[in-house]
Amino acid sequence: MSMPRRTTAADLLKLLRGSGIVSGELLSRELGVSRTAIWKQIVSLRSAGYRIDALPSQGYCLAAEPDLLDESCLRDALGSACLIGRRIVCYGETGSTNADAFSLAEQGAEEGTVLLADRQLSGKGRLGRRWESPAGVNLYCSVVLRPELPPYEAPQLTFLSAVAVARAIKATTGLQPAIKWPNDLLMNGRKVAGLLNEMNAETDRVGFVILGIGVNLNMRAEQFPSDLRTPATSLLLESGSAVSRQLFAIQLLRELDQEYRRFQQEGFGPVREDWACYCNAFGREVQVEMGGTTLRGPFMGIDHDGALLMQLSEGRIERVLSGDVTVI
Ligand code: BT5
Repeated sequence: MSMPRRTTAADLLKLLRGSGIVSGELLSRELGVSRTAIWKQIVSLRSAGYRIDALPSQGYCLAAEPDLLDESCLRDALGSACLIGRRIVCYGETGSTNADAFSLAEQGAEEGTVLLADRQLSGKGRLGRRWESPAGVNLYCSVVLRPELPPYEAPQLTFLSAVAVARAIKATTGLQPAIKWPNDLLMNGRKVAGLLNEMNAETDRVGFVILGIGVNLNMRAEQFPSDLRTPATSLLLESGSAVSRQLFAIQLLRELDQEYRRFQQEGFGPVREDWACYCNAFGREVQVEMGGTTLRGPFMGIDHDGALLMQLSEGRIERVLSGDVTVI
């Protein structure tokens, strides 16, 4: 006895995409299943966020698809030449993509492995802070890198990811973000993206680095909690148009790939120059909070290792390795 064929949602979507109205009869014939089976699939696709109109005595029409992250479409779009994204895993829901990437890297995940999630339940910021990560609207991404670097040079990778995010924002929206040292991207003074790089190292060499990237793409005003440390925004709020998560992810991974290749070939110099074009602090006074200390003075640029350089009142140049900066 032959087994009845199971229609997958993917088979059905293939027929509906780009076809206008498709009759239930044609779908049932093409897929070799009953019209009731087609209807059941339509109901489950609708509950997954697809808008499928049923037009009486005509058929079905795919009106809108949810903005899903799809591993195989991402891989196809990146092609085999990209190191970043040679392996991509998309989660529906997870605690933190950085925590997941860290444990995958401990188990030997190859360089260029990328984890993405629709939603994070305990998205991480720096110093144990929280990163708001609602479902369906933003980008939460972690990349495994295995650079041949001494551990003290690993912070340079934060600058590399900041430049890649800034470029991806420019390419997808036409808007120019500003980078605030070391890990914030701002639009009109509001935080639109944050970076969290985590490292595993021995004394003299990096084992791996996880580049953690959170970008507020389509987050709506009411989705931001009222108690954020700094004002926040999203690309949707700034540009007035929704950004496809899939397209943004492709653009970001391409930019990261390009920047990382250049970093490996030419070192930190070009990254540092690119970073300076987006930096919002040149020629301005900054205040840096680190631990319990607050320093204030003119911003003098970044050092060869990424440290922030500021001039103190006695004329001395202070190197700041970590802290929270406010541009005054
Ligand atoms: C950061 O920390 O900006 C790093 C954020 C990194 C998030 C990514 S998402 C993918 C990957 N997986 C993770 O678990 N994390 C990374 P920090 O500079 O400490 O900023 C955190 C502060 O920003 C919080 O204390 C809030 O005040 C504010 N904040 C939280 N969520 C925000 C959001 N979605 N947009 C803007 N600001 C936010």
